[in-house]
Amino acid sequence: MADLPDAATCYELLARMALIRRFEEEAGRQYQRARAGGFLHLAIGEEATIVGTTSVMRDEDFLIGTYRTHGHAIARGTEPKRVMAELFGRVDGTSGGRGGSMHIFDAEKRFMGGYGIVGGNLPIAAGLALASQYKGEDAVTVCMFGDGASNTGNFGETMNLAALWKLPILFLVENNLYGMGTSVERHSAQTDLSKKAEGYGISGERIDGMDVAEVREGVAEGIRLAREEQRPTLLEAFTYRYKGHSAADPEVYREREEVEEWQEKDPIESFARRCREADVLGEREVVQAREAAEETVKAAVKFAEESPEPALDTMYENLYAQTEPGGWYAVDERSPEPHRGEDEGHMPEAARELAEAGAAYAGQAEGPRPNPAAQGDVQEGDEEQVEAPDGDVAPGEEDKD
Ligand SMILES: Cc1ncc(C[n+]2csc(CCOP(=O)(O)OP(=O)(O)O)c2C)c(N)n1
Ligand SMILES: [Mg+2]
Repeated sequence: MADLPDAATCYELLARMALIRRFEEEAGRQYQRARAGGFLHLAIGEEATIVGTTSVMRDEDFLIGTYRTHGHAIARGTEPKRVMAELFGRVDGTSGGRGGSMHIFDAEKRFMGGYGIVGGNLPIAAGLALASQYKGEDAVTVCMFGDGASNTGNFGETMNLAALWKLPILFLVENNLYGMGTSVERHSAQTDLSKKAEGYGISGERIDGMDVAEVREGVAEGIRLAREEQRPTLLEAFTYRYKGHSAADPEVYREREEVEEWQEKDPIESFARRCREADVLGEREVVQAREAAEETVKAAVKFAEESPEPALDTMYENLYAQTEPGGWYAVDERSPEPHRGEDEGHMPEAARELAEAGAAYAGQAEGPRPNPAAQGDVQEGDEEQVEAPDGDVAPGEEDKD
Protein backbone atom coordinates (compact mmCIF):
# COMPACT_ATOMS: atom_id res chain seq x y z
CA MET A 1 0.00 0.00 0.00
CA ALA A 2 1.36 3.43 -0.95
CA ASP A 3 2.40 5.71 1.93
CA LEU A 4 0.20 8.61 2.92
CA PRO A 5 1.62 12.02 2.00
CA ASP A 6 1.88 14.86 4.57
CA ALA A 7 -1.23 16.17 6.34
CA ALA A 8 -1.70 19.26 4.17
CA THR A 9 -1.55 17.15 0.98
CA CYS A 10 -3.95 14.59 2.45
CA TYR A 11 -6.43 17.36 3.23
CA GLU A 12 -6.07 18.79 -0.26
CA LEU A 13 -6.64 15.35 -1.85
CA LEU A 14 -9.68 14.68 0.30
CA ALA A 15 -11.15 18.14 -0.24
CA ARG A 16 -10.66 17.92 -4.01
CA MET A 17 -12.29 14.49 -4.24
CA ALA A 18 -15.19 15.63 -2.04
CA LEU A 19 -15.67 18.72 -4.20
CA ILE A 20 -15.78 16.71 -7.41
CA ARG A 21 -18.23 14.20 -5.90
CA ARG A 22 -20.53 16.95 -4.69
CA PHE A 23 -20.24 18.81 -7.98
CA GLU A 24 -21.23 15.77 -9.97
CA GLU A 25 -24.15 14.88 -7.71
CA GLU A 26 -25.41 18.40 -8.21
CA ALA A 27 -24.79 18.26 -11.97
CA GLY A 28 -26.98 15.15 -12.09
CA ARG A 29 -29.69 16.91 -10.12
CA GLN A 30 -29.57 19.97 -12.36
CA TYR A 31 -29.77 17.73 -15.41
CA GLN A 32 -32.96 16.15 -14.07
CA ARG A 33 -34.31 19.68 -13.60
CA ALA A 34 -33.47 20.38 -17.27
CA ARG A 35 -31.05 23.13 -16.28
CA ALA A 36 -28.12 21.28 -17.83
CA GLY A 37 -28.78 20.01 -21.36
CA GLY A 38 -27.29 17.63 -23.92
CA PHE A 39 -25.50 14.56 -22.63
CA LEU A 40 -24.26 14.15 -19.09
CA HIS A 41 -21.65 11.55 -18.13
CA LEU A 42 -20.78 11.40 -14.46
CA ALA A 43 -17.57 9.98 -13.03
CA ILE A 44 -18.87 9.46 -9.50
CA GLY A 45 -16.68 6.72 -8.02
CA GLU A 46 -13.66 7.60 -10.17
CA GLU A 47 -12.45 10.57 -8.09
CA ALA A 48 -9.27 8.95 -6.75
CA THR A 49 -8.02 8.19 -10.26
CA ILE A 50 -8.67 11.76 -11.33
CA VAL A 51 -7.34 13.60 -8.28
CA GLY A 52 -4.42 11.23 -7.70
CA THR A 53 -3.28 11.92 -11.25
CA THR A 54 -3.57 15.69 -11.29
CA SER A 55 -2.04 16.02 -7.82
CA VAL A 56 1.39 14.99 -9.12
CA MET A 57 1.28 17.03 -12.32
CA ARG A 58 3.06 20.36 -12.72
CA ASP A 59 1.22 23.48 -13.83
CA GLU A 60 2.93 23.35 -17.24
CA ASP A 61 1.91 19.74 -17.91
CA PHE A 62 -1.05 19.00 -20.16
CA LEU A 63 -4.06 16.87 -19.28
CA ILE A 64 -6.47 15.61 -21.88
CA GLY A 65 -9.52 13.44 -21.24
CA THR A 66 -12.81 12.27 -22.65
CA TYR A 67 -16.46 13.29 -22.29
CA ARG A 68 -16.52 12.32 -18.59
CA THR A 69 -14.30 15.13 -17.41
CA HIS A 70 -16.06 17.66 -15.18
CA GLY A 71 -13.86 16.38 -12.37
CA HIS A 72 -10.68 16.41 -14.44
CA ALA A 73 -11.06 20.12 -15.15
CA ILE A 74 -11.87 20.91 -11.52
CA ALA A 75 -8.95 18.78 -10.36
CA ARG A 76 -6.70 20.75 -12.71
CA GLY A 77 -7.85 24.00 -11.12
CA THR A 78 -10.70 25.22 -13.32
CA GLU A 79 -13.25 27.03 -11.22
CA PRO A 80 -16.28 24.79 -10.54
CA LYS A 81 -18.62 27.70 -11.24
CA ARG A 82 -17.28 27.94 -14.80
CA VAL A 83 -17.78 24.21 -15.32
CA MET A 84 -21.35 24.46 -13.98
CA ALA A 85 -22.03 27.46 -16.23
CA GLU A 86 -20.85 25.37 -19.18
CA LEU A 87 -23.31 22.61 -18.28
CA PHE A 88 -26.03 25.25 -18.15
CA GLY A 89 -25.00 26.54 -21.60
CA ARG A 90 -24.17 30.00 -20.27
CA VAL A 91 -21.64 32.57 -21.51
CA ASP A 92 -19.43 32.28 -18.43
CA GLY A 93 -18.92 28.57 -19.05
CA THR A 94 -15.49 27.23 -19.91
CA SER A 95 -16.41 27.12 -23.61
CA GLY A 96 -18.75 30.10 -23.53
CA GLY A 97 -21.71 27.76 -23.11
CA ARG A 98 -21.14 26.21 -26.58
CA GLY A 99 -19.63 22.91 -25.56
CA GLY A 100 -21.62 21.57 -22.66
CA SER A 101 -20.71 18.64 -20.48
CA MET A 102 -18.64 16.74 -23.04
CA HIS A 103 -16.47 19.69 -24.06
CA ILE A 104 -15.07 21.23 -20.93
CA PHE A 105 -11.83 22.99 -21.89
CA ASP A 106 -9.44 25.28 -20.08
CA ALA A 107 -6.24 26.09 -21.97
CA GLU A 108 -4.99 28.32 -19.15
CA LYS A 109 -5.00 25.38 -16.75
CA ARG A 110 -3.70 23.18 -19.54
CA PHE A 111 -6.80 21.02 -19.43
CA MET A 112 -7.12 20.33 -23.14
CA GLY A 113 -10.63 18.79 -23.18
CA GLY A 114 -13.25 17.29 -23.34
CA TYR A 115 -13.88 15.02 -26.49
CA GLY A 116 -17.01 13.17 -27.58
CA ILE A 117 -15.26 10.80 -29.96
CA VAL A 118 -14.12 7.68 -28.15
CA GLY A 119 -10.33 7.48 -28.58
CA GLY A 120 -10.34 10.86 -30.33
CA ASN A 121 -8.18 12.45 -27.67
CA LEU A 122 -5.29 10.01 -28.11
CA PRO A 123 -3.74 11.41 -31.30
CA ILE A 124 -4.32 14.93 -30.01
CA ALA A 125 -2.41 13.98 -26.86
CA ALA A 126 0.47 12.74 -29.00
CA GLY A 127 0.38 16.09 -30.82
CA LEU A 128 0.59 17.99 -27.53
CA ALA A 129 3.55 15.89 -26.42
CA LEU A 130 5.22 16.30 -29.81
CA ALA A 131 4.79 20.09 -29.53
CA SER A 132 6.49 20.11 -26.12
CA GLN A 133 9.32 17.97 -27.43
CA TYR A 134 9.73 20.09 -30.56
CA LYS A 135 9.83 23.32 -28.56
CA GLY A 136 12.29 21.85 -26.10
CA GLU A 137 9.86 22.33 -23.21
CA ASP A 138 9.75 20.24 -20.09
CA ALA A 139 5.99 19.60 -20.08
CA VAL A 140 4.53 16.11 -19.96
CA THR A 141 1.15 15.23 -21.44
CA VAL A 142 -1.13 12.96 -19.46
CA CYS A 143 -3.75 11.32 -21.64
CA MET A 144 -6.71 9.71 -19.86
CA PHE A 145 -9.22 7.54 -21.69
CA GLY A 146 -11.59 4.64 -21.07
CA ASP A 147 -11.21 0.87 -21.40
CA GLY A 148 -13.49 1.02 -24.45
CA ALA A 149 -11.19 3.54 -26.12
CA SER A 150 -8.32 1.06 -25.91
CA ASN A 151 -10.02 -0.86 -28.75
CA THR A 152 -9.93 1.97 -31.25
CA GLY A 153 -7.53 2.34 -34.13
CA ASN A 154 -6.41 5.62 -32.63
CA PHE A 155 -5.02 3.69 -29.67
CA GLY A 156 -2.61 1.63 -31.79
CA GLU A 157 -1.60 4.49 -34.04
CA THR A 158 -0.91 6.76 -31.10
CA MET A 159 1.07 4.16 -29.17
CA ASN A 160 3.23 3.53 -32.21
CA LEU A 161 4.13 7.18 -32.72
CA ALA A 162 4.56 7.86 -28.99
CA ALA A 163 7.07 5.00 -28.74
CA LEU A 164 8.76 5.75 -32.06
CA TRP A 165 9.24 9.45 -31.34
CA LYS A 166 9.92 8.94 -27.60
CA LEU A 167 7.24 11.43 -26.68
CA PRO A 168 6.95 12.87 -23.16
CA ILE A 169 3.55 11.31 -22.51
CA LEU A 170 1.79 9.12 -19.99
CA PHE A 171 -1.27 7.13 -21.03
CA LEU A 172 -3.72 6.33 -18.29
CA VAL A 173 -6.63 4.04 -19.04
CA GLU A 174 -9.49 4.56 -16.61
CA ASN A 175 -10.74 1.00 -16.57
CA ASN A 176 -14.20 1.29 -15.07
CA LEU A 177 -14.96 -2.22 -16.44
CA TYR A 178 -17.48 -1.08 -19.05
CA GLY A 179 -17.66 0.69 -22.37
CA MET A 180 -21.28 1.86 -22.22
CA GLY A 181 -23.10 -1.42 -21.39
CA THR A 182 -20.37 -3.79 -22.61
CA SER A 183 -18.05 -5.29 -20.03
CA VAL A 184 -14.32 -5.35 -20.65
CA GLU A 185 -14.38 -9.17 -21.00
CA ARG A 186 -16.84 -8.79 -23.84
CA HIS A 187 -15.15 -5.90 -25.62
CA SER A 188 -11.41 -6.53 -25.34
CA ALA A 189 -9.55 -9.70 -26.34
CA GLN A 190 -6.71 -8.68 -24.04
CA THR A 191 -8.29 -7.91 -20.68
CA ASP A 192 -5.01 -6.89 -19.04
CA LEU A 193 -5.12 -3.45 -20.59
CA SER A 194 -1.74 -2.49 -19.15
CA LYS A 195 -0.25 -4.97 -21.66
CA LYS A 196 -2.10 -3.63 -24.63
CA ALA A 197 0.70 -1.38 -25.88
CA GLU A 198 3.57 -3.80 -25.31
CA GLY A 199 3.72 -4.72 -28.98
CA TYR A 200 4.39 -1.07 -29.73
CA GLY A 201 7.22 -0.92 -27.22
CA ILE A 202 5.26 0.71 -24.41
CA SER A 203 5.25 -1.11 -21.10
CA GLY A 204 2.47 -0.79 -18.59
CA GLU A 205 1.34 -1.33 -15.05
CA ARG A 206 -1.91 -1.91 -13.19
CA ILE A 207 -2.85 0.28 -10.25
CA ASP A 208 -5.77 0.54 -7.84
CA GLY A 209 -7.70 3.50 -9.14
CA MET A 210 -9.81 3.64 -5.97
CA ASP A 211 -6.74 4.45 -3.85
CA VAL A 212 -5.64 8.03 -4.32
CA ALA A 213 -2.22 7.43 -2.71
CA GLU A 214 -1.50 4.53 -5.06
CA VAL A 215 -2.60 6.51 -8.09
CA ARG A 216 -0.25 9.33 -7.08
CA GLU A 217 2.65 6.95 -6.78
CA GLY A 218 2.02 5.24 -10.13
CA VAL A 219 1.38 8.45 -12.03
CA ALA A 220 4.35 10.25 -10.47
CA GLU A 221 6.65 7.47 -11.72
CA GLY A 222 5.03 7.49 -15.18
CA ILE A 223 5.46 11.25 -15.41
CA ARG A 224 9.08 10.95 -14.28
CA LEU A 225 9.80 8.39 -16.99
CA ALA A 226 8.16 10.63 -19.57
CA ARG A 227 9.93 13.80 -18.42
CA GLU A 228 13.38 12.46 -17.65
CA GLU A 229 13.74 9.44 -19.89
CA GLN A 230 11.31 10.26 -22.72
CA ARG A 231 9.66 6.91 -22.08
CA PRO A 232 5.91 6.73 -22.59
CA THR A 233 4.08 4.24 -20.36
CA LEU A 234 0.55 2.93 -20.06
CA LEU A 235 -1.07 2.78 -16.64
CA GLU A 236 -4.30 0.89 -16.13
CA ALA A 237 -6.26 2.23 -13.16
CA PHE A 238 -9.06 0.00 -11.89
CA THR A 239 -12.00 2.14 -11.03
CA TYR A 240 -15.78 2.12 -11.25
CA ARG A 241 -18.57 4.49 -12.12
CA TYR A 242 -21.45 4.23 -9.68
CA LYS A 243 -23.90 5.89 -12.06
CA GLY A 244 -24.93 4.73 -15.50
CA HIS A 245 -22.88 5.44 -18.61
CA SER A 246 -24.91 8.61 -19.10
CA ALA A 247 -28.06 10.01 -17.59
CA ALA A 248 -30.21 7.80 -19.84
CA ASP A 249 -28.64 4.44 -18.98
CA PRO A 250 -31.15 1.87 -17.61
CA GLU A 251 -28.16 -0.23 -16.37
CA VAL A 252 -29.49 -3.63 -17.40
CA TYR A 253 -25.96 -4.97 -17.94
CA ARG A 254 -24.88 -5.10 -14.29
CA GLU A 255 -26.29 -6.18 -10.96
CA ARG A 256 -27.07 -3.80 -8.15
CA GLU A 257 -24.81 -5.94 -5.89
CA GLU A 258 -21.82 -5.26 -8.11
CA VAL A 259 -22.30 -1.51 -7.76
CA GLU A 260 -22.68 -1.87 -4.00
CA GLU A 261 -19.51 -3.94 -3.76
CA TRP A 262 -17.53 -1.16 -5.41
CA GLN A 263 -19.23 1.47 -3.29
CA GLU A 264 -17.78 -0.29 -0.25
CA LYS A 265 -14.36 0.60 -1.63
CA ASP A 266 -15.42 4.21 -2.03
CA PRO A 267 -12.32 6.29 -2.76
CA ILE A 268 -13.37 9.22 -0.59
CA GLU A 269 -14.67 7.25 2.40
CA SER A 270 -11.72 4.87 2.40
CA PHE A 271 -9.16 7.68 2.16
CA ALA A 272 -10.85 9.69 4.93
CA ARG A 273 -10.91 6.57 7.13
CA ARG A 274 -7.26 5.85 6.48
CA CYS A 275 -6.24 9.44 7.23
CA ARG A 276 -8.21 9.39 10.50
CA GLU A 277 -6.81 6.02 11.55
CA ALA A 278 -3.28 7.21 10.86
CA ASP A 279 -4.03 10.41 12.81
CA VAL A 280 -3.09 12.49 9.80
CA LEU A 281 -6.50 14.16 9.69
CA GLY A 282 -9.12 14.61 12.39
CA GLU A 283 -12.89 14.26 12.10
CA ARG A 284 -13.12 18.07 12.11
CA GLU A 285 -11.05 18.33 8.90
CA VAL A 286 -13.06 15.62 7.19
CA VAL A 287 -16.29 17.48 7.96
CA GLN A 288 -14.68 20.75 6.92
CA ALA A 289 -13.72 19.29 3.52
CA ARG A 290 -17.34 18.23 2.94
CA GLU A 291 -18.78 21.55 4.04
CA ALA A 292 -16.37 23.49 1.85
CA ALA A 293 -17.45 21.34 -1.12
CA GLU A 294 -21.11 22.03 -0.37
CA GLU A 295 -20.52 25.79 -0.27
CA THR A 296 -18.51 25.86 -3.49
CA VAL A 297 -21.10 23.84 -5.38
CA LYS A 298 -23.97 25.96 -4.11
CA ALA A 299 -22.12 29.08 -5.27
CA ALA A 300 -21.41 27.40 -8.62
CA VAL A 301 -25.11 26.78 -9.25
CA LYS A 302 -25.98 30.37 -8.34
CA PHE A 303 -23.26 31.66 -10.64
CA ALA A 304 -24.46 29.45 -13.50
CA GLU A 305 -28.07 30.50 -13.01
CA GLU A 306 -27.15 34.16 -13.09
CA SER A 307 -24.86 33.92 -16.09
CA PRO A 308 -26.67 34.93 -19.33
CA GLU A 309 -27.28 32.64 -22.25
CA PRO A 310 -25.16 33.41 -25.33
CA ALA A 311 -26.83 36.00 -27.56
CA LEU A 312 -28.62 34.36 -30.48
CA ASP A 313 -26.86 36.60 -32.99
CA THR A 314 -23.57 34.96 -31.96
CA MET A 315 -24.87 31.55 -32.99
CA TYR A 316 -22.45 31.16 -35.91
CA GLU A 317 -19.38 32.43 -34.09
CA ASN A 318 -16.58 29.90 -33.68
CA LEU A 319 -18.27 27.50 -36.08
CA TYR A 320 -16.39 25.92 -38.92
CA ALA A 321 -18.68 24.83 -41.71
CA GLN A 322 -17.93 24.48 -45.38
CA THR A 323 -21.54 24.61 -46.47
CA GLU A 324 -24.80 26.02 -45.25
CA PRO A 325 -25.34 24.55 -41.77
CA GLY A 326 -27.18 21.28 -42.34
CA GLY A 327 -28.73 20.94 -38.93
CA TRP A 328 -27.47 19.89 -35.56
CA TYR A 329 -27.28 16.70 -33.63
CA ALA A 330 -28.78 16.55 -30.20
CA VAL A 331 -30.26 13.83 -28.12
CA ASP A 332 -32.39 14.92 -25.24
CA GLU A 333 -32.20 11.98 -22.90
CA ARG A 334 -34.94 13.02 -20.56
CA SER A 335 -37.65 11.26 -22.54
CA PRO A 336 -37.48 8.58 -25.23
CA GLU A 337 -39.40 10.13 -28.14
CA PRO A 338 -37.51 12.05 -30.85
CA HIS A 339 -37.22 15.75 -30.09
CA ARG A 340 -36.93 18.80 -32.26
CA GLY A 341 -33.84 18.41 -34.38
CA GLU A 342 -33.25 14.75 -33.62
CA ASP A 343 -34.90 13.34 -36.69
CA GLU A 344 -32.28 13.44 -39.41
CA GLY A 345 -34.82 13.95 -42.17
CA HIS A 346 -36.04 17.15 -40.55
CA MET A 347 -32.62 18.56 -39.94
CA PRO A 348 -32.19 21.02 -42.82
CA GLU A 349 -35.62 22.51 -42.28
CA ALA A 350 -35.21 22.67 -38.52
CA ALA A 351 -31.78 24.28 -38.91
CA ARG A 352 -33.17 26.90 -41.25
CA GLU A 353 -35.98 27.68 -38.83
CA LEU A 354 -33.51 27.99 -36.02
CA ALA A 355 -31.24 30.25 -38.05
CA GLU A 356 -34.15 32.47 -39.05
CA ALA A 357 -35.39 32.64 -35.48
CA GLY A 358 -31.89 33.59 -34.35
CA ALA A 359 -31.63 36.31 -36.97
CA ALA A 360 -35.08 37.66 -36.11
CA TYR A 361 -34.23 37.67 -32.44
CA ALA A 362 -31.04 39.59 -33.22
CA GLY A 363 -33.11 42.17 -35.10
CA GLN A 364 -31.82 41.31 -38.55
CA ALA A 365 -34.01 41.70 -41.59
CA GLU A 366 -35.60 38.58 -43.04
CA GLY A 367 -33.31 36.71 -45.45
CA PRO A 368 -31.60 36.42 -47.83
CA ARG A 369 -28.54 37.64 -45.91
CA PRO A 370 -24.83 37.10 -46.48
CA ASN A 371 -23.35 34.08 -44.78
CA PRO A 372 -21.45 35.29 -41.68
CA ALA A 373 -18.75 32.77 -42.51
CA ALA A 374 -17.91 34.92 -45.54
CA GLN A 375 -16.25 37.37 -43.15
CA GLY A 376 -13.78 34.61 -42.37
CA ASP A 377 -11.89 32.58 -44.92
CA VAL A 378 -14.76 31.80 -47.29
CA GLN A 379 -14.21 33.39 -50.72
CA GLU A 380 -16.60 36.01 -52.01
CA GLY A 381 -19.37 34.37 -54.00
CA ASP A 382 -19.08 31.11 -52.08
CA GLU A 383 -21.68 32.04 -49.50
CA GLU A 384 -25.01 30.28 -49.47
CA GLN A 385 -28.13 32.39 -49.31
CA VAL A 386 -30.65 31.60 -46.61
CA GLU A 387 -34.30 31.56 -47.59
CA ALA A 388 -36.84 33.86 -45.98
CA PRO A 389 -38.77 32.42 -43.02
CA ASP A 390 -42.54 32.06 -42.69
CA GLY A 391 -42.48 33.45 -39.16
CA ASP A 392 -41.32 31.68 -36.07
CA VAL A 393 -40.65 32.15 -32.40
CA ALA A 394 -37.15 32.23 -31.05
CA PRO A 395 -36.18 28.77 -29.84
CA GLY A 396 -36.18 28.60 -26.09
CA GLU A 397 -39.13 31.02 -25.90
CA GLU A 398 -41.51 28.08 -26.01
CA ASP A 399 -39.75 25.95 -23.45
CA LYS A 400 -38.29 28.23 -20.83
CA ASP A 401 -38.31 26.50 -17.44
C1 LIG B 1 -15.66 6.65 -32.19
C2 LIG B 1 -16.86 6.47 -31.30
N1 LIG B 1 -17.52 5.30 -31.30
C3 LIG B 1 -18.59 5.12 -30.51
C4 LIG B 1 -19.03 6.13 -29.69
C5 LIG B 1 -20.23 5.92 -28.78
N2 LIG B 1 -19.74 5.80 -27.39
C6 LIG B 1 -19.81 6.84 -26.54
S1 LIG B 1 -19.15 6.47 -25.06
C7 LIG B 1 -18.79 4.89 -25.52
C8 LIG B 1 -18.15 3.94 -24.55
C9 LIG B 1 -16.73 4.24 -24.25
O1 LIG B 1 -16.33 3.53 -23.12
P1 LIG B 1 -14.98 3.78 -22.38
O2 LIG B 1 -13.93 4.14 -23.35
O3 LIG B 1 -14.72 2.62 -21.50
O4 LIG B 1 -15.24 5.11 -21.49
P2 LIG B 1 -16.24 5.31 -20.26
O5 LIG B 1 -17.52 5.80 -20.84
O6 LIG B 1 -16.37 4.03 -19.55
O7 LIG B 1 -15.61 6.38 -19.42
C10 LIG B 1 -19.18 4.68 -26.83
C11 LIG B 1 -19.01 3.40 -27.53
C12 LIG B 1 -18.33 7.36 -29.73
N3 LIG B 1 -18.69 8.41 -28.98
N4 LIG B 1 -17.24 7.51 -30.51
MG1 LIG C 1 -15.14 2.36 -19.48
